[in-house]
Amino acid sequence: MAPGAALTWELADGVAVVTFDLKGEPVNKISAAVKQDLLATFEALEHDTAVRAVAFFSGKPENFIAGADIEEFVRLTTAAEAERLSAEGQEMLGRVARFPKPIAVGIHGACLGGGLEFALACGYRVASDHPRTQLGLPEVQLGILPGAGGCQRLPRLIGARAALDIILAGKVENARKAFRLGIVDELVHPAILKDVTIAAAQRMAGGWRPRRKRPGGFRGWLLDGNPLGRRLVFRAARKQVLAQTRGNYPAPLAALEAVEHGLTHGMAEGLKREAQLFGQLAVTDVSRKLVQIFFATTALKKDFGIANPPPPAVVSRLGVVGAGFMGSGIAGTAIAQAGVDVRMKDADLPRVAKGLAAAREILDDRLKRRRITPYEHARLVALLSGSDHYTGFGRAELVIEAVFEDLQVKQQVLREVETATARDAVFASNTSTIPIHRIAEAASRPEQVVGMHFFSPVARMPLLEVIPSARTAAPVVSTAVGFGRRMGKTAIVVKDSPGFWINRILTPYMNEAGYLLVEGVAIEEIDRLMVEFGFPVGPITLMDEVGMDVGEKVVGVMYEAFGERFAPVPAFAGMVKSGRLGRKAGKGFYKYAGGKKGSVDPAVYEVIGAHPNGGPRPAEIIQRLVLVMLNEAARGVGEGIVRTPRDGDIGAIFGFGFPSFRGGPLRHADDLGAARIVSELERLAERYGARFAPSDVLRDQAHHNAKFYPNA
Ligand code: 3H9
Repeated sequence: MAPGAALTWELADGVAVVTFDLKGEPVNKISAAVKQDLLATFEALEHDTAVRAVAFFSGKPENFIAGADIEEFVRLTTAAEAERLSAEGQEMLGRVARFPKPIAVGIHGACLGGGLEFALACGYRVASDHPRTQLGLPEVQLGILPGAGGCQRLPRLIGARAALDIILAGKVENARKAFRLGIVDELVHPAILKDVTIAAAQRMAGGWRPRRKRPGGFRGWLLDGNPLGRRLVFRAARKQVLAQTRGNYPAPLAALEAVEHGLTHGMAEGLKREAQLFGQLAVTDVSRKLVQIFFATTALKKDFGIANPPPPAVVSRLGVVGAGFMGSGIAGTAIAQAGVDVRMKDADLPRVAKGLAAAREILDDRLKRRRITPYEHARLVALLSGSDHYTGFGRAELVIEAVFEDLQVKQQVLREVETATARDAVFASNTSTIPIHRIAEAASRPEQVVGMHFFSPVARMPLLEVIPSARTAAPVVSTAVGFGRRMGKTAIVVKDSPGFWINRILTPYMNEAGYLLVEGVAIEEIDRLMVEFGFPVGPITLMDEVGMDVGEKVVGVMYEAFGERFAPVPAFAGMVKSGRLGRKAGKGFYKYAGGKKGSVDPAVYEVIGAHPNGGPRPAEIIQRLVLVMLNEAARGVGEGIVRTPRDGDIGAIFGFGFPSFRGGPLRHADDLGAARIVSELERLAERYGARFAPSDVLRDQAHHNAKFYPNA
């Protein structure tokens, strides 16, 4: 074994116990050097006559193999190079698959991408039933496809439908689900993983072979196992992919093609096509953008948003004031993700009861989707309690308020919480717009006050804005970021300014949609165009989701702070007055029945005093909506609302679904170029008014030919 090599092995009763441990790295990843090491190790194992079988493990306590080394393939510049990389990976795993001695792998921790492709090439897979053990092929999330044989081996193992379900969405499954699907042969407690895997290797050395059922039974055979059924499966999958990606993300379609080609023309042809398609995808702009997002998100996992961050306080008890939709979402998510004790408080018991039920639904949902066991569910439910007074708050290390968005109300809650909690407890406000320093004016311990702005629905939205005021103590910022992370959120620390980052850039966009409506553009046309641009939903649907009353409050605060360019669109006032608050009221721009969104409600045009007559050209509509947001984002960066363009882009992608294939508003601005944006904004300002006046930041960039990401 070469010194410093990632792979080491020792012999135990004829079984070579191989350990993969990439020194100096937090995760095992397959780089060119590791590939050489793997080949050399398997060569040695093949020729060592004392070795009858192989048992393969990771030396990392928390992960198995995180896949191919992403940093390596972002350095590729041509499709041919990338194709070669894929073909070499396939060749290496081909040798593993053809290895003359049986190989069993013991999987504990993340087994992703190339890591799973490696495991699939081995003869037997044992996984630990630990929550950290996750298996999947997330490649399409990076704009590529499983290029080391994954598009061939997974469908052969578990059937085309189940494999497509994972590959096309870039899914990662827990070990239990992977076992159910047949990806894993045996599921064991982590303490016996090693012994069970070695025993399996020994059994295989003695001639035993695992017997696997035909995936999916008879129905599986009908659909996956014969050409006609398969054609149906692929046709349906293609339709679904097109509906979801709208042609903006090429990887899932390419992956589909790689799987289909292999099942139709055989493994060798499938591998060839897989490598070609991998090559094409790896050098696309979309893949570059998605990889940048991966690295930005990873960097944010250890960034507390302040210089020399002190360690976060240990939070084991959380108080939540306000048992409404947000409060219960925060409570349920905190229990589900962080396993903390949560005490909810609201003004009266019926409200508390409703909030507790809603929080519990989040846990029930996890149970239903088999993310947690009935035992865990029972344990977590027991962590939830509530009251109409502050008993139980005395031991909370953190209290999050999610009451009505009104300064006086929030200040009142702050005063009450301060008297009910310990001196070092942190008070976090889930305000979406009100500056934290204003709320903290009512505090006797303003250094303990911070903003934690969650997004709705809390259980699903991945972003958290953490907002320190000038007086917030550094450990309080760390605690807010740290706890947000424990809740599974990506946290960005933003400046204490009205609307912070997300509402700052979202408000002009929503307002612009209002102007367009009044000019005669149909509701569904505005939404359709922005979905085509890449947003998950259009701005009008988003308003219905957020609630018109909430929107009105936000715009009010922003208008007061920033003046005319945030002036509320008068047409929207009628919506609130007539109770058309959106989904939660059962009526908004769209109709809602049984919680489901229906078609546009034509009566709404009367309410807003608009009549659809076409309005500006589609290209102009898209340009107005996008540029007004980019302009405000640039202004926000200039004011230091976000610390880096990276935070701004991640915020917009995770906060309201700015199209990730465009890399975020600031990367998109770089792609368009400041000079072009400025000249378009000037034209729009002339035509539609000063709200389009280019920001100084963009003017400056245009002048100096500068960018938000100068090194990209
Ligand atoms: C692939 O496999 C292609 C093949 O099909 C075909 C090839 C031919 N590469 O996230 P963390 C780094 S594509 C390079 O903080 P956690 C990460 O950047 C790959 N670096 O830890 C960070 O670096 P640093 C498909 C990687 O415990 C450090 O490791 N695989 C890779 O919260 C710690 O990471 C994926 O997409 C990598 N593959 O989460 C999986 N993985 O310390 C991507 C991690 O310098 N990885 N790093 O900032 C993950 O999802 C998470 O990192 C993981 C651990 C769940 C593994």
